[in-house]
Amino acid sequence: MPTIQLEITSGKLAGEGVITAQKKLSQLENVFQDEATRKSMDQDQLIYEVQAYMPVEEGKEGGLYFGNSTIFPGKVNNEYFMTRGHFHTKLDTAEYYWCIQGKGALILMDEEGKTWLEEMTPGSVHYIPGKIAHRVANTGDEKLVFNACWPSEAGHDYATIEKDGFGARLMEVDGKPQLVQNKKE
Ligand code: PAN
Ligand code: ZN
Repeated sequence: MPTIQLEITSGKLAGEGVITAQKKLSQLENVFQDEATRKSMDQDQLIYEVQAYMPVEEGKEGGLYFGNSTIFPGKVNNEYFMTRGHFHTKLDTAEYYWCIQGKGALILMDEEGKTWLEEMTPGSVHYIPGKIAHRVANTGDEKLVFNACWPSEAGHDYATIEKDGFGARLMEVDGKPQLVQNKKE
């Protein structure tokens, strides 16, 4: 018997050692552009949920982690619900994402701040090279579900994104998702 099970249609993980974490709107201060609107919304609203199976100690070289992320549909003003996004602490470590359900976008950024996206639809496989920050936005009306696999030595650097953000944000413009470049200050 394997240790964990992947539920093929939902992408959910089950079994001993699978951990689950939730991100509510209250925990996503300064993530969205319109902080006043975020504050005015229901703070208990679940924005995303992450499951992870980490069979080796964090930081250990040579292992692999396996995860599932679910992003709920919705927007803060005209910006789609999304993950915080991060570079890996050990910068030059890659990752795979693959979409199980829903519709969205993988937003990618290099170290110079150049930002672009890959569309996510069920079955799309995304190779995220090392040194590339990544975040996912749900642009549909249903849950966006994807799985991920990343090296155990990768780690998560959230601080760089908290400080500088991504070079562009995924907004609804005229009813459609559009990557809107941040204005240079
Ligand atoms: C993913 C992400 C997950 C949640 O497992 O950690 O989708 O996004 P944030 O970590 O940006 O909040 C991954 O990229 N791991 O490396
Ligand atoms: Zn990652």
